[in-house]
Amino acid sequence: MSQPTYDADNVFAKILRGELPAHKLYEDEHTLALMDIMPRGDGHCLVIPKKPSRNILDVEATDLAAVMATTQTLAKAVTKAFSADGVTIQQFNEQAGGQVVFHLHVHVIPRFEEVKLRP
Ligand code: DGP
Repeated sequence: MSQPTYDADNVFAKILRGELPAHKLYEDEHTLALMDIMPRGDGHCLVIPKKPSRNILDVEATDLAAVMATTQTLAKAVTKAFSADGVTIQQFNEQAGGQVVFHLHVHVIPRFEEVKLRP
């Protein structure tokens, strides 16, 4: 499969440019963490790189490392804040892989014993 190019019209690019609102949780030089607008569970949030990257198939390793470091920070923070029993980390790539928004993002979803995620 040849990797499609980055489309700067996606919603996360617009949030990064300040063209759309977002509930921001954390920000540093390379990454932004924000609440998911369609949460599948309480505390569902996302981590994105600031550099344009379509998904894991085209992101530079240093940007991916920054995203994963922020993902760990967020995972610890939301697990504590929500007194969760665990945390699910999810990441989708291309339409066939379940990706809907084509700017790399990692889902961080607090989990609770016997509570299923919403679809
Ligand atoms: P996916 O590409 O399958 O990982 O799903 C995209 C996720 O992005 C989905 O959980 C909903 C979320 N989302 C879509 N549009 C927006 C938006 O405008 N703002 C925020 N914060 N999240 C969004």
